[in-house]
Amino acid sequence: MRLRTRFLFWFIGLLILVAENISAQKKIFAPGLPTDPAASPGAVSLYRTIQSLQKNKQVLIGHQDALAYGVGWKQTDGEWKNDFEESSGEFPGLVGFDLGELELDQPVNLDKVPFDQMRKAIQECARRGSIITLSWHGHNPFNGKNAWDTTDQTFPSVLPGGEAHPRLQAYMKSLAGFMKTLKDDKGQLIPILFRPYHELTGNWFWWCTNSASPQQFTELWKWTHQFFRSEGLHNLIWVYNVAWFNSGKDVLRYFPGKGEADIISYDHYAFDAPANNARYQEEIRFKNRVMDSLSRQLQLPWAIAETGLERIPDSTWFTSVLAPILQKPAPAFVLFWRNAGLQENGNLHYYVPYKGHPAAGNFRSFIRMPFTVTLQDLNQGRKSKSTTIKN
Ligand code: BMA
Repeated sequence: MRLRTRFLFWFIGLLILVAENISAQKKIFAPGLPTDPAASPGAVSLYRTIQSLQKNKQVLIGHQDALAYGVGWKQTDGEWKNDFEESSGEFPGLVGFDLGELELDQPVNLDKVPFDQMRKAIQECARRGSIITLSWHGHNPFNGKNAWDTTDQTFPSVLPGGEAHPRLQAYMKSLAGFMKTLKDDKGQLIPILFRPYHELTGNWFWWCTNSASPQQFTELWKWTHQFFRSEGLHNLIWVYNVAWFNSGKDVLRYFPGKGEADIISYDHYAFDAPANNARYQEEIRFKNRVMDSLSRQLQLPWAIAETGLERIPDSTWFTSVLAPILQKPAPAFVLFWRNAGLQENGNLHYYVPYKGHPAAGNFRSFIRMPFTVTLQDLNQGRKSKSTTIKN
């Protein structure tokens, strides 16, 4: 090929690349339907809510295990105490629970939350109008060890045809069995943001990229998606969740495809505040930009599925560090991790201030900011915020 012709091809290629990039940036977020073609009306409506939050740049604020326990207390029947509401004055708009050890047919999960109580809490949230999200710190089907077991041979043994596949299937059957009991007062399955195989780009769980190739992981995901549908669970909105990534390519490497996941998300925690505040902001800003661009490209909403600053040693962290990085671009939701309180190792483990905590007032101010969404805002009941959610 002559030099001039070669240059012309190269130049046209470059123009196409630039044009694609500009159009991806400009693409606005258009509402779509969930990946499950038989998604229940509740799941469709939940997905619409998530999409409209994203479109309106409003951020649903959640807390893991909010109704199970808090710092210095455990839930007792009939009472729906929670640290989030006691310190902020508002009930969380999103409540997370974990199904870990349900696969072992245990009565309590890995963090000692009784599954019976979890069901009641989920039903109470549905009654009030809060959104539910479920994760699964499940045991490794290859050897029965816990979620953090990263034995090399796990993949492909868990995949169809593999030695550990029947055990994976049995685990999933237990999860599905419990999920089928999560019904509202009208007997309908409660719509759920389901986030299996979370933080998959890390190296600490058996399903993480350390032991799986992209093909193996996507096969596991697709099988799981199909399995839950075949169990009649059409109430699930599928949340794909990564941990480490330096580019959109990293996020997409293990992505099972647009027809397989409804929301893309990542987990990222803050450490060593205030010394590390600027670094945390920089990391989150970068990750948010990547997510926002992927979200436009894939036309899927995006979220921060876990974050927080353990023990909140910086009393203005919520308004001065977190709030500025949750806007432009804004995730559809953010979930703070659990308020476990005093752990067996003697450490205090919590991410939301409890009543009387030095950061409680600041958390209250954060929750009152116009862009943060709680249960009251979801139900459009509060007047003090300047914006309400438009569907
Ligand atoms: C981790 C910690 C653990 C817990 C696990 C699953 O981040 O909170 O204590 O067991 O999540 O909830």
